[in-house]
Amino acid sequence: MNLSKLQSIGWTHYFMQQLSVQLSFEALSAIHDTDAQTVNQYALFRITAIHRDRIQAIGESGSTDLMCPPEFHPTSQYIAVGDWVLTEKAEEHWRIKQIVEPISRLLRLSGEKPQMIASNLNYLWIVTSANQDFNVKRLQRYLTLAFDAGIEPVIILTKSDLCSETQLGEYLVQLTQLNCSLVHAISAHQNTGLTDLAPYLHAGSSIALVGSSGVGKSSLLNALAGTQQHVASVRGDDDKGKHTTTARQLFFINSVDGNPEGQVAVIDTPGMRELQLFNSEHGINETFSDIHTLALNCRFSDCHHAEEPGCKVRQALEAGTIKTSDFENYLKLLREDEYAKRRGLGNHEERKYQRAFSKMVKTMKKENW
Ligand SMILES: Nc1nc2c(ncn2[C@@H]2O[C@H](COP(=O)(O)OP(=O)(O)OP(=O)(O)O)[C@@H](O)[C@H]2O)c(=O)[nH]1
Ligand SMILES: [Mg+2]
Ligand SMILES: [Zn+2]
Repeated sequence: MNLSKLQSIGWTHYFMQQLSVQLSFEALSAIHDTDAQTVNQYALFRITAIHRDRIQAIGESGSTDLMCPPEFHPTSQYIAVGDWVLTEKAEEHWRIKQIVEPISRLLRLSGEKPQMIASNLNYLWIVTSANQDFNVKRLQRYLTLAFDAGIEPVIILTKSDLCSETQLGEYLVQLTQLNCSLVHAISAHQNTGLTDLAPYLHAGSSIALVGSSGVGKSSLLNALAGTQQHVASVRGDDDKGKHTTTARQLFFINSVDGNPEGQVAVIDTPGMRELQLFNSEHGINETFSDIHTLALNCRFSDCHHAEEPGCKVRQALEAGTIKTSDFENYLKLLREDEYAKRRGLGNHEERKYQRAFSKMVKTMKKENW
């Protein structure tokens, strides 16, 4: 196994620890043995795109299509772009044998079913444009998505060239009121603000771009990659908001940390028409942490913040220390979450496990385990 090649596309020893727990000694030795040409040859790949009839991935030998056995069908319920998979040689192809437990997984509800958006992310770049697309309530929804998955959210305000300095300032003031300290204004057309994104573009890091159609996700990726000539196939289209990008796809761009071999995985996603959340109580409470903290101090633990005496939330609303629109969105998201829960959508235990797991990985990383 060429570890440095795999590390450059996001592999870390945490994944290896996962495999060590799950695999037999024979299988583990086989991945390490690059000379094993015959039986039981295994290899690791990272999923770059999932199409109806094929799964594209990249491994130490480059890009390839993987075979997907029936136990992983329908694929959208088992595998997401960004996942690592262990594969087994099957004649001249590689067949998926196992999905390596991800450090994070971005999920939403699509219709009645949980849908995986992407896996193994360090940052969620929430993209919004400095024009009529700008919508604080929608951004709070995306923040909830990130917090739920244990992924660091970053808000990127695009098309700063389209508005005046004053207007841009007003947008930024609204963004600084959100529970997200990482906010950047950029213009992909004028190449401004892009250098501020350097701290996220370190070797081995993985980012997904999300946001409505037409906000400039692909253009941002192009602007970052363009100077480095890496992702010619990503195109911004002039048809603003016309769902130009049609499938989630993982690209690699050069890192900007001085590491000549360093790569950053960036997943471009199609604009979302709607973002339905589920099992998101944790994320909602984190997005609206000020309201949540007040609610914990209401006289009644089951306070609805309506007419109850001793309601700290109502007091804060009356004093103007929290915004009515935030409170309304907080209640709306909680109601939606409750509705999804009552209908049994998604697996609550699974989400709890995911969050606990990604928290543990973060702590381990912080403490340099
Ligand atoms: N003025 C201006 N226009 C931009 C900028 N970035 C993107 N655009 C334009 O906005 C339109 C949509 O850009 P895309 O990058 O395709 O948007 P997207 O978010 O990828 O859209 P979907 O793929 O549909 O989700 C295109 O016409 C771009 O040229 C910018 O910084 N300034
Ligand atoms: Mg796009
Ligand atoms: Zn209350």
